Amino acid sequence: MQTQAIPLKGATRFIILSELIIPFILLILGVLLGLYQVLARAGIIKSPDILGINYYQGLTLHGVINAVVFTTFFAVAFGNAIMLHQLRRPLKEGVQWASWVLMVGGTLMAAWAMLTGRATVLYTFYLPMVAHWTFYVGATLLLIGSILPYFLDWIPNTLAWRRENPNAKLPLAVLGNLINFTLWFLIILPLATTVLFQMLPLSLGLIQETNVLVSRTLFWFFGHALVYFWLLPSYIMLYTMLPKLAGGKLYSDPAARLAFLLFLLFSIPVGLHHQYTEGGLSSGWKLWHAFLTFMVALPSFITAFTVAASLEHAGRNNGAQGLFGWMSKLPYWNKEGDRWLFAYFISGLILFLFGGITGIVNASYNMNLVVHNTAWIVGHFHTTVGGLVTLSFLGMTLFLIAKLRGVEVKAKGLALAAPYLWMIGFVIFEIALSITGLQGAPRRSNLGISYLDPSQSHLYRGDWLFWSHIGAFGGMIAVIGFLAFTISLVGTLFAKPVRQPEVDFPIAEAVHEQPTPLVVNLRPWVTATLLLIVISYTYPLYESMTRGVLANAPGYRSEGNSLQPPQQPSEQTSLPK
Ligand code: HAS
Repeated sequence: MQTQAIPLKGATRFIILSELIIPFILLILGVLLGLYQVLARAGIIKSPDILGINYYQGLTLHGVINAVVFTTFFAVAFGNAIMLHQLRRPLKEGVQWASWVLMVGGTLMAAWAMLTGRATVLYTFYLPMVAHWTFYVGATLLLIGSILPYFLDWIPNTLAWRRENPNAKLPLAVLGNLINFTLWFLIILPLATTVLFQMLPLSLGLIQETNVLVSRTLFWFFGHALVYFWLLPSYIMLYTMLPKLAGGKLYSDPAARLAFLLFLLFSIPVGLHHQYTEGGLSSGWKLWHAFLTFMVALPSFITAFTVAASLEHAGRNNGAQGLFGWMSKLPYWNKEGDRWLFAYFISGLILFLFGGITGIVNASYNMNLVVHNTAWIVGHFHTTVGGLVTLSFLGMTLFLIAKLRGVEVKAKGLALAAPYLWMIGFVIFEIALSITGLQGAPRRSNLGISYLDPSQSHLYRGDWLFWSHIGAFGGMIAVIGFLAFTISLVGTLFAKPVRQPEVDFPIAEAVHEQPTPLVVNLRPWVTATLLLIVISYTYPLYESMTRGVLANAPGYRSEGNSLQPPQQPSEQTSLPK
């Protein structure tokens, strides 16, 4: 486990810095569009569009920027910094430049398609909605660019490190990062299959019809594990850095390694839990995926225990007495050195308590039928990806920019207030949307235009009005927190350097270090992962192919800002043979 800083300059420094700054600039647009949505849903903003961007175009941009672009760029930048710092081996700049060009180029291409109204297909862009081909090519370039460092830089560097350190234990952060990108590579394959062989040819008019159920099953093959590609960088920070920032040690290193390996094993064969209401797929396999979804919650329960134990260890180190005294002895508001970063992790963890509980409800096959496609789901993911993931990514972005520029974090009071405002705002937002969700309020719908006005809609539901306003209030508090963060980040970005630029992390030691054989040898874990994927997806894909609906979608036809319905409805159902 390495703890010394590495001085850094030149191309590697520029690449990591820009992989943090470019997505953050886009995130400003993404967050402001989120504010528009929450005010439009509450009927506070009545206009069907803002600056020429209509509700669904804004929803697509909000989801793609915040949940795909920001997260993917950050995961690569953080992965680069971790591998450099923990293996002490220079990154391969040719590979890094190729990755950078593909990611930036792909993002710009997809952004053009969305901003010009040619890809209003939402961030879960599965069929039968079809976008302009530039959206699919842009997304493909972004994904290919993001996986290049894993294969051509990080793995060769890790093997070289292993040869030089045959008896040393792989640093925990390196194990977490390599597992995360192994997951990423495995799930890009099914997504690439439906994008390259269904969506893109359809968009180009090369094919006139395709099997929508196959596309949706392949999309969710990718889609749920995607959330763990977002979560694992946060978990690396919680395990390797939070304990030191709190003033203690990681309670158990083997438990952390086991958690990462369980994510590898269970993250992928669970996608049917997004398709419980999908016709054509048999309930037995949906139930199997439901069981495995409860298994993928296990490593998060292990994390909850290990992180809480590490925080208690820190609190007692800081002089805590009594059973729960440790909770009051943590650096919630501390400007010393890098301690401000603790606020991002603890705020994210509190939000993730809500995200985890709502996730368990989602996974429950019967309860999901109540919450599926309602505002409840929106509450769930604003306390998971919008909670722990976004707050830890923002905190780490500010932390790394300060290190890579050789400056102190500016406006530390605002930097400290930001995560607490975000957390308070999203707790209010989550509760409000969960309540309206349970009352049947749909997700992905501009309530303010469709259901919140009795004179406009026979679907008027007065009881959604109050909680939609509460949700808007919560959203506004979160955005104020984001503005506080932005002021600190911009100040830090333009501050005068006071020391040598470097890569450094507050890496914690562990109370329990001894490696157990269970978590040392990766081969059986990768074998079991592949086996479980084959077992869990062979028959559902067979069913999708034989029972899927062939939709005739004559190529891309999104005119202006909204998709036109297919000219001639021609759903041909291929009857089960
Ligand atoms: Fe999820 C839908 C089930 C985790 C994100 N999820 C989504 C969607 C997104 C998303 C974006 O089963 C919508 C997709 C779409 O657009 O349609 N989710 C789960 C389950 C988990 C879960 C079982 N989700 C996540 C994470 C996400 C994420 C993580 C992003 C990063 N989710 C579902 C299901 C659906 C779904 C269904 C489909 C719903 C539908 O019908 O469409 C689990 O992994 C959750 C496990 C987590 C826990 C919590 C552990 C608690 C911790 C904090 C401890 C706190 C401490 C602090 C120590 C069990 C780690 C102490 C505090 C002090 C002050 C001391």
